[in-house]
Amino acid sequence: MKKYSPILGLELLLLFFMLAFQSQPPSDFKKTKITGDFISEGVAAGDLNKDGKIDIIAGYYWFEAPYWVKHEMVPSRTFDPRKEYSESFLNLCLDVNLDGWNDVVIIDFPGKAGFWFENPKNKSEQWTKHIIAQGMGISNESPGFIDVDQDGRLDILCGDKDKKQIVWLQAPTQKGETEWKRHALSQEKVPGTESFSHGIGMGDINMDGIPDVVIREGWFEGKKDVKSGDWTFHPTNLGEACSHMQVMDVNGDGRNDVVSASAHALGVWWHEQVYQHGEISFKTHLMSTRTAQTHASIMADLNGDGKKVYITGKRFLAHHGRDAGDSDLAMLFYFDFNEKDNSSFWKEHLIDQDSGAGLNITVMDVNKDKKPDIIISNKNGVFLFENQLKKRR
Ligand SMILES: [Ca+2]
Ligand SMILES: [Ca+2]
Ligand SMILES: [Ca+2]
Ligand SMILES: [Ca+2]
Repeated sequence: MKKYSPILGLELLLLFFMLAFQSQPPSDFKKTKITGDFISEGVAAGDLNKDGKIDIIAGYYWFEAPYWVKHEMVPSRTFDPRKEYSESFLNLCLDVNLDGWNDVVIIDFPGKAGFWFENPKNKSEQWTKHIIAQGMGISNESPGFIDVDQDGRLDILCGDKDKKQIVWLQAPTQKGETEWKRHALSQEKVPGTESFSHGIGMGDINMDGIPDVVIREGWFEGKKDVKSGDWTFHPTNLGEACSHMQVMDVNGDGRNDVVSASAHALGVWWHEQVYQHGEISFKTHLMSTRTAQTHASIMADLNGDGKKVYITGKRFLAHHGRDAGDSDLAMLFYFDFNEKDNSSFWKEHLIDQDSGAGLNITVMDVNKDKKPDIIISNKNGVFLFENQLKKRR
């Protein structure tokens, strides 16, 4: 009878570990599934109960740190990811009425009114609902949470569905106020303002130091007065239907370019600004075809090198399984423009391939280790990715 070989046992053990590590590549992000329920395609984070710990918000629910205990702000339910949309497309956490307690903004189905829920200050489980900007229908599918007037508080950059105007909605500036002010940036009847328009962003295009607004059909030239309402529109081609448009100088030539990702098809692009004889135009370059339905993007400095990366991900089951590239893995990934790869101006990094993104991505230092973490919510559930990247500097 053959004797058991300890060498063979060791080899088998080694093989087992190799296979185990192969199926689970090491990640720079620690993934936590907060819930597998489809409750929202928007997500936000902030301390809601003032215990000093950052909580996670997805639609009408918030998950209390550190054990992610589920609370319901108002009666809601789980939606069917293969049949339904939720009633929460984008979320933002902000102390709207300046009472010292974080409130929650919810952007509903495109073109519907936005609203915000007032924090009950631990006195009740139920939150009070307020309509934003007198029921204005928030159009463009990727409204931006951007500090338009640069006063340190985030505003909402979007389209007004009825007047077909690019507007920004300003949260109250006085304690106790509940109404948001509507400010027009553009004239009426301009592109980018249909309920289902895709793509909007803000940044300096003509390099005069004043932020402009970009849509895929062109850009609105910013004025110092962000309430003037008559910004000039410059038509140009900024590519296909996309999610949040990010303005940055990709190729380092001193002119800002635009990065966008396909909202309902395949592609991540950078649109190179070409400046000739005083005229601005854009030349589109494909960056990636990693996954389709990249219906959200956000910029954040993940590795502490002082430069922001571009984060995007697949909107899993965007239209319930009727989209191009629907069987692609639900990837979440980012592009680092401070690293170069094969003579391109960026390096692409995978974060995860079984989550994706919803309609907005949130970045916040949830675990307070001074590294910004990533939170997403979509038809796959709600996920936290704790940033474990090595600090560059
Ligand atoms: Ca908390
Ligand atoms: Ca408040
Ligand atoms: Ca400008
Ligand atoms: Ca450039």
